[in-house]
Amino acid sequence: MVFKSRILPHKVLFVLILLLVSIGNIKGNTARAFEDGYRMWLRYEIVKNNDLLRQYKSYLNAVVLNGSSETINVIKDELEIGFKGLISEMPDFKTTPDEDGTLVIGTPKSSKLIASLNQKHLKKLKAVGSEGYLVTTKRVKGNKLTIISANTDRGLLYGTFHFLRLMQTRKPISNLNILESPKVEYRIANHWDNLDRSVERGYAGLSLWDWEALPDEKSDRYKAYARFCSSLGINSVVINNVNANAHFISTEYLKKISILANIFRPYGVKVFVAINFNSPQTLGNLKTADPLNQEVNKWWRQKVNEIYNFIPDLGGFLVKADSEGQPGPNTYGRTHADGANMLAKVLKPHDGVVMWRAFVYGEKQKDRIREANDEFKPLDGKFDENVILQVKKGPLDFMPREPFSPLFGAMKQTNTMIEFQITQEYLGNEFHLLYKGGMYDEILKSDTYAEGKQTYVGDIISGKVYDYTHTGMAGVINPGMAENWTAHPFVQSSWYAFGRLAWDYNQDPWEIAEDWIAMTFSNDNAIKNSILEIMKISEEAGVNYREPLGLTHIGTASHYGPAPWSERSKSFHRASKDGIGFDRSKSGSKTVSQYYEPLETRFNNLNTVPEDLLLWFHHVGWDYKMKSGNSLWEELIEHYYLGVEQVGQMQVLWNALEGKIDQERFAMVDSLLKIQKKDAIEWRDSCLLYFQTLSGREIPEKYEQPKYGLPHYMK
Ligand code: BDP
Repeated sequence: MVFKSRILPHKVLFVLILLLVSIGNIKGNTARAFEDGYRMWLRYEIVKNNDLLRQYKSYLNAVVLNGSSETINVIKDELEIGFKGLISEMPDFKTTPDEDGTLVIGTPKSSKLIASLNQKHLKKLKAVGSEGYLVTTKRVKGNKLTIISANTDRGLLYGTFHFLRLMQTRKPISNLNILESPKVEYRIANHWDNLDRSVERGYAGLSLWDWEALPDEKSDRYKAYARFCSSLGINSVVINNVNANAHFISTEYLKKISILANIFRPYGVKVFVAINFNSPQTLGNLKTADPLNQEVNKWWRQKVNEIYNFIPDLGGFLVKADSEGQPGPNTYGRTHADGANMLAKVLKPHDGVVMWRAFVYGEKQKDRIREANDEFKPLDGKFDENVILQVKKGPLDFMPREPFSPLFGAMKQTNTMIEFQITQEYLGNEFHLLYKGGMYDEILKSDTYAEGKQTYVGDIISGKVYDYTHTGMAGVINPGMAENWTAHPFVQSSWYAFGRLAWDYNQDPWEIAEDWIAMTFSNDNAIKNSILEIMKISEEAGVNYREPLGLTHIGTASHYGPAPWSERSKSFHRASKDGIGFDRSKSGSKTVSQYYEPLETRFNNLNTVPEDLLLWFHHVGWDYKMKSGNSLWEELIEHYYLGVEQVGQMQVLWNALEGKIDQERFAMVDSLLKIQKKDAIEWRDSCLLYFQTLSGREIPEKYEQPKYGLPHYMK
């Protein structure tokens, strides 16, 4: 397990910021509620525009909510919170829709009115499946109704959140014709939470799960958390770290986890556990964990029966095996398929699935990023139908920029899902502002050419291209005990974007960002535009001041600051007196050949490789001519300086928001941007000064010269 140990001064500064923000509030802001960010995007601020308010009210004279279940109760609560906030009153609940402006919510089973809608409507309804919904405006018996219809209460819950979102983003609700259904089956938040409540790569305080207090005491946060997930359509949660402690499936912990599962269930959120492959040894005292051993098999069968007694609707297991020191089938001379299938067979009678991670690498290969493809591609077709291979978005890790993993498109007979990271492991932890929606989109809309033209990664993982029996999208998430859940308020935006894109990867990440801003900060156009601009700049800035032009993994061991001089970094950037970059072309490690044509040729050829991936695929000389006419060295400099400048632009835009948004979050982000600027300069100067020792070239005078020498940064 890897824990961070670093930058104490930043920590101290962060606590100070929080303190100052609270004092500011106590002194000056008594009139307004303290905006601590706890409500995230479900703030339901009152509609101030009178015309719009009148319109909304005219459609909300009464509510008919059909059915009775725990999920229906959740819907009822949400409507009350939502309407009391948005229009400052809760319309009456009624049993019959006999009034103009009634909101009707139900399934064909629970609502006579919905069951009697025309065939066209019912046909559409059938097609949206168990989680989809329709939100439509209709005249029925002379009354103008808004109807949220679905096949299940869960679908109704998602439809309700959608309807409330329209009002939160001040959209008209007078003529609705919405049809939605999710594109992937498992929209899953992966927690890397440990038994001791530390969160690997978490950065937002202790884990939400208070293991000591469970199962007796239940924190309010459990419900609140499930509600946020549900508002986006996230329907599954892996409760614990992939570097899994076997004790998570001990009887003692199953009792605790079952309480979480009970709390999440009405929100449509299923629990998964990450298991340790050696559990039969650790918990069962067996001599082996060999997946083909009878005793091992029996042990898992019994354990799984016990688990399902506690959690009858457990989603299944997530497994990190034979990776970074975690045990796995390879120890016994077995393949990943042997390991995954053994567990899959045991889970099958309970309808459980195995999410088996493809994040493997070792010392065997000269080019680490080849390994997942080399190891898993030959196993295509060998996995059971209830196994899903969980593949990180890129072939290396969650790096600022990398191409999509070539496993997307390579696995035609193996369910393959994608894993993104929401937490900012390589992107400034809790200190830097970086909206990841654009990055998710960039990968999901990458053309793999697996089946000729336009076979997006998104098409593959949604099962549109191959006959996958299960599909999914995972996001490694970091919420903790920080008052605002994610520490940096903008990490919320990546959580939000992940959820919305997991629902439908065809959505535009910038429209999603706009929704998030409107719901989280303000509906004022000028404010929205400024924050959107900041979010747009943030992604490129984060790449530019860290790892431009396809550079990668040049951070410190903690993955926060720069360390281009470290042995690991050197093994990735390969900078030398003759040039920089990793040769993965056909004359190098040949990794380009893991991609389909025309990508193989495009990536292999210096004239056609996208410049933002140049050094990922090629080793080129310092004087190599770029498309801009710059030499590579000049271009690198330009990117690094641009990155810092972009953080400056973000600061200018943010500063102009003072007095226009709440002082609490304004001050917090303002202080964090100052840290980000300082860090960006440190990244720039460290990298350029180090590379300069090899390139032997100057940083032109027109640039502000680094304040310190290399030894300063290396310290
Ligand atoms: C690496 C992280 C490490 C995780 C690992 C994984 O640094 O903390 O355990 O990924 O995804 O990037 O398993």
